[in-house]
Amino acid sequence: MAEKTKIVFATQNAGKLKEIGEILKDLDIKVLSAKEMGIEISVEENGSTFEENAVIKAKAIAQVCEEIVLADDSGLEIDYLNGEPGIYSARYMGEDMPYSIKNAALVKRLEGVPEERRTARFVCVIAAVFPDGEIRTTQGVIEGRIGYEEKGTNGFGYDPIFYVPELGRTTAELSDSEKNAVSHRGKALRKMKEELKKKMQIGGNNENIDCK
Ligand code: ITT
Repeated sequence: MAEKTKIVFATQNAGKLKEIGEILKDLDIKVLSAKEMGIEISVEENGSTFEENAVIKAKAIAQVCEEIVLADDSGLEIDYLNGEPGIYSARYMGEDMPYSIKNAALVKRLEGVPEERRTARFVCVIAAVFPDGEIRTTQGVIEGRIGYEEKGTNGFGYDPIFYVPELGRTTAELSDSEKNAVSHRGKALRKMKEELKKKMQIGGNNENIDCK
């Protein structure tokens, strides 16, 4: 039997990896993290957009392996804070600062701000670098509001303060599959799945992929 095509996902974020594995599991490919490939390089994310940073991460890993490499750059944009923390979402208040503190600080910065001005979105760009050098990117967005306190324990990062009005819950109150169905990462990855299928002529067992 032919070996499955391998794809390397260039992320060190365990929360992302869990979601990515779930979303790509129906593709006939093996998804490995860079760490599982024995690649441990730190990449300077010095781009000025999610797209630039996703491409920077994927290219850095693609330089040291021969597989297809995917990377995710994502973050939370809060309108009242002029788009902060945006591309600096992981670095906001320091990479090692617990999210309970980062979330409390953001809620505090929105103290007194009424519901309709608490709009925010999660954005995700997935970049793919193929062995022939071709680069493709896809994007997904989920709109929501910043809550008044942390709610929920699922997900990771800013999920406990990201309230989705249509669902009446934060993304940390959604199950893994509920979050993947509506999230920025779910949307971007489902689009990337289509790109991978076209490029590699690989199959999957999900014929009705929703690419909203
Ligand atoms: P890698 O670069 O290794 O992939 P990272 O966490 O540094 O991991 P980013 O630079 O893309 O990744 O920063 C993304 C940050 O945005 C992440 O650390 C969270 O703070 C936030 N974020 C992105 N997607 C999120 C989600 O689905 N739920 C909650 N927070 C999210």
